[in-house]
Amino acid sequence: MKLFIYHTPELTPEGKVPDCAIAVDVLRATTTIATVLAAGAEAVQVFSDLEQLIQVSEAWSTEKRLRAGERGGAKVVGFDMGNSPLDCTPERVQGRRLFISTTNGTRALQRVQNAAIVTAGAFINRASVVKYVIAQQPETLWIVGSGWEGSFSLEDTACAGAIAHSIWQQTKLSLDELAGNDEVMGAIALYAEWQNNLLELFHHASHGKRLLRLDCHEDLKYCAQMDIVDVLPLQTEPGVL
Ligand code: 3SL
Repeated sequence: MKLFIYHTPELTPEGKVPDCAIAVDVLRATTTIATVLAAGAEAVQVFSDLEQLIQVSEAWSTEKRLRAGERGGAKVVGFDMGNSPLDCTPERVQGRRLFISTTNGTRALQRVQNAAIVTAGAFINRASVVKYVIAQQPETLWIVGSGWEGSFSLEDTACAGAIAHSIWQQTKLSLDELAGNDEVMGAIALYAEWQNNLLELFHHASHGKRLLRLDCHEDLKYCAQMDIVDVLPLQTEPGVL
């Protein structure tokens, strides 16, 4: 297995797809996706375009759908919810499909949607994703961070490092055997430095600060938890997990 980490979708090599891809948007899209599926949602369908989301979701009754829209960290007017994992209670989401569009996370998922295996990872479901990926033994594995509008984000790279670190430990491959690019070592080093202080790391991160300005303290605390849900968001058709 060769692992490549890309800090943003824009940094992935053009025209290529791996055997397996893990999209990461810790704050907060992939944390929300893992949470909503763990809470019993039927599926999650991702869109970059809000209008398209509204059109496609019209085919579901209001009892069977939830529309989640986020731009700039805030809920899109007229949508059922924004992008807070804390809104994904079983009472609210059970049996429903979540139609979601977010600023960056949905773009990362769309960039890798043609890979044979696509999943969504966050700190909260790291162990489940790692276990599955190791069992699949893909030749090439990408972890793609969402970043923020094309730029690096600390929290996504730290999570990529957490996933890479766990794969490295469990497969017993040497770092040179595992790492397909220098980003792998960089991400593992970032994670190793902050693994016991993820919440503090979020407070240093530009998107963490943005969410704190929007009073999302509890969201940050939730997203900083490690391995708390045993759920594997797996793409079943392009854009649907
Ligand atoms: O950019 C994204 O995709 C979002 O996850 C951003 S937010 O955390 O909902 O603000």
